[in-house]
Amino acid sequence: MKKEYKFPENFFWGTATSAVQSEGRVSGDQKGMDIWDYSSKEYNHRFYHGITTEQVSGFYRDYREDIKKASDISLNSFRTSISWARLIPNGVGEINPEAITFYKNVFTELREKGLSVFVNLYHFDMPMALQKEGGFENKNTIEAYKNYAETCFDLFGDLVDYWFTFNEPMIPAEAGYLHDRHYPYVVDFKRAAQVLHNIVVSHCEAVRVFRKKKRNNQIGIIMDVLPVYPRSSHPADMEAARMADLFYTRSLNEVILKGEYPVELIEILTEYNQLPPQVSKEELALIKATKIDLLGINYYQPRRVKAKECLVNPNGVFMPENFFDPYIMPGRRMNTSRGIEIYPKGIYDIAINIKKLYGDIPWFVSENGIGIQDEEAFIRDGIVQDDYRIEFLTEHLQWLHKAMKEGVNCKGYHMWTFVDCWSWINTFKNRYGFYRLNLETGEKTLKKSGIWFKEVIENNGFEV
Ligand code: BGP
Repeated sequence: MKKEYKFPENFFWGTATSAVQSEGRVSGDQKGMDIWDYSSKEYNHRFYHGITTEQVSGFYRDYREDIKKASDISLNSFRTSISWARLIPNGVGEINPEAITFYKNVFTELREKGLSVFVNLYHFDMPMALQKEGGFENKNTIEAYKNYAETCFDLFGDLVDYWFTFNEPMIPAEAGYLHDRHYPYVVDFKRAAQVLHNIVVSHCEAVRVFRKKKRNNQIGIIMDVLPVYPRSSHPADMEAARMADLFYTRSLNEVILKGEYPVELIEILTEYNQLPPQVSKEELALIKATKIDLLGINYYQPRRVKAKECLVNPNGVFMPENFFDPYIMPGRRMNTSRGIEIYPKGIYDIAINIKKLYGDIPWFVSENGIGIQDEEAFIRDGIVQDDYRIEFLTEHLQWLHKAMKEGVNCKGYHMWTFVDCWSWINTFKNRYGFYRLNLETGEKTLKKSGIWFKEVIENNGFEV
């Protein structure tokens, strides 16, 4: 017998993308350079097939047709980001009039088509002019970010329903200053911790400015959460899991949602001489006073860990991974294109944890999806037959539904992503969209999953 999964009235059904990953360049757009424009050229070998930010999915050019495509599949909400370097080419100072027109047009068009407008201010894309001065390592960037945020609230405040200060604030610190994945490719825990702290303060400054404006729209932040699972219930494995959670989840969740860094984390960083040097009392007071309205959670994969098997080099680089090893669980379900585990129950565990640990804060799934390589192999009758994506989304939504029946305060579900887009490092290797992008022709065609999602939205649920 089939079971029905219904979602509440006014549930947000939508998709997410970001400026760098979707907009692209056209001549005369007057956009300033950001770290992705720079690194995808200067470190081109680090990017799959050497594709740069210029060749993305053309949202800058096609936004009207794209928004019509969003409305064609009945989305009721849509997230993108503003490119800081497009709006303020040098990060501070002069504003680019072309960008004002573009973003006003985009947000107006979305509203006219009946979609709620979700706008994020920072999706990994530091303007190059500010990165040259140290990016988020430099305290002046906090002020620059605050001014940028205020400029956005003033220019677009009437057109945006939900603002977000950052997407995955851990990533610029972790990928850019610890794990050598994003520019500036630094490996240094203490510097990463300073970057993270300055991002947190920037978030708080933006929220403070926003509150002063007394607008009736809302503000929040989007976090990525990898729920942690130990290999076994052996105390050493449990401790490894606790440490992974402390460094990668609690570090940020507690400071944003509870207003304080975990005491234990501070103790460990003090012991290993890894505390960020520039943290003021005023900043800590501001952090404590800052509250958000809506939390976004990006979920892609779990983090499985076990106790360390080798002693750590006492003279080596300090890493959170000094306290745990990744655990490759036999028989785990894999998305082999992306090299990550598929674990739909993770979304349920996150939901229950938010309720348990962070009160009844309203939140939504701000990203969830599956990136698949060589999707053209699945084209039949001109359509990508992406049954694997339908299955992936169905399973995640089933677990989300279960959590919601148990009382979690989830307001919506946004899929990553709308049209196949460019990605950090992987460029167009893995395709995530409801619409396929033909890289040669620029054509955007609906996949089977897009047709399925439209039905889900129109029925506000599905049967399985
Ligand atoms: C999230 C990012 C997105 C997007 C997505 C897919 O972490 O917020 O910008 O890229 O991951 O991951 P990837 O593109 O690395 O496959």
